[in-house]
Amino acid sequence: MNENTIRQAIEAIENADRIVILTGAGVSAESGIQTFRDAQSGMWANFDPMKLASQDGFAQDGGLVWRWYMERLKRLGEVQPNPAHLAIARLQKQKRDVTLITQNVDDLHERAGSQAVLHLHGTIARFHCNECGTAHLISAVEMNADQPPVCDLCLGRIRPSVVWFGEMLPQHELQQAWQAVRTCDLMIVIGTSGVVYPVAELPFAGQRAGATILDINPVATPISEMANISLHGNAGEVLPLLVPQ
Ligand code: BJW
Ligand code: ZN
Repeated sequence: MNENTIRQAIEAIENADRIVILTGAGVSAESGIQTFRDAQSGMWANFDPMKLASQDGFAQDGGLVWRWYMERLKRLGEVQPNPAHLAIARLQKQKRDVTLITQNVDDLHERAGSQAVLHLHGTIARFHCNECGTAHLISAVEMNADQPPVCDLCLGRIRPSVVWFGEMLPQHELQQAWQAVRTCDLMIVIGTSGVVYPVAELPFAGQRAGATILDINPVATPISEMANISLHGNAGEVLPLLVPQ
């Protein structure tokens, strides 16, 4: 990451009328939230998040999946938005047309002051029945239980309202995301490995439609390879340089 590339990125933001920001787990890493594909640590080190985040995982061991999500939900209550979330919220205030799309199930963008966040992989703090789809609220006792709560309407098991592999993304949000991507002139992609579809397709669609793609990630990814501007660094260090206070 050299000064010229930073200057190029600042100019791209200044000159853009319509901006789309797409975030992945990396934007929350500096808040202390583990990403999916980086090595897991602590009590979950021996479990593959990709298997836990699936209907198969829930069918095989619903208690394990429930405890995994509840640990993550509790952890979220202990952490704060980092300078990357805050810089994104600032940019939304400074520029007229900024659409924020996230794959993250946390609420750190909202807590940093961002509004109208398109959560394409759902929200960890909401719940519904895995069988009948009815929305449910969760008590503190249920949160600390070993097994998922049971739906009082159909006796199905309750789960967090997140999108697992093989499941459809929320269609209304996805349509809004596609519409914004097709009409933006700058797309800023932050902290995603770019391997989970259909979201991984969005930067390519944006570029085909004529947008400049700016990627921020400490490591190379399929998106940093295709990006017009690639900044190799931590989001919490890079973004405050692009959107100063
Ligand atoms: C930093 C940093 C710092 C670190 N600063 N950066 C087309 C082709 C092939 C496969 C498919 C396809 N279409 C569909 C599929 C199947 C599947 C898929 O994509 N599979 C691939 C893995 C091969 N997709 C689906 O199943 C999706 N549904 C779907 O397509 O429905 C239609 C359909 C249905 C039925 C049949 C067929 C089609 C659903 C995908 C749902 C993904 N769900 C998860 C879990 C959510 C719940 C939870 O939180 O537990 O979403 S999986 C997980 O991956 C999570 C994330 O949102 C998602 C993306 O991960 P992300 O954000 O990129 O994180 P990481 O960890 O991968 O990367 C972090 C990055 O940050 C790294 O690059 C670091 O370097 C970087 N980083 N520190 C900046 N400080
Ligand atoms: Zn039910």
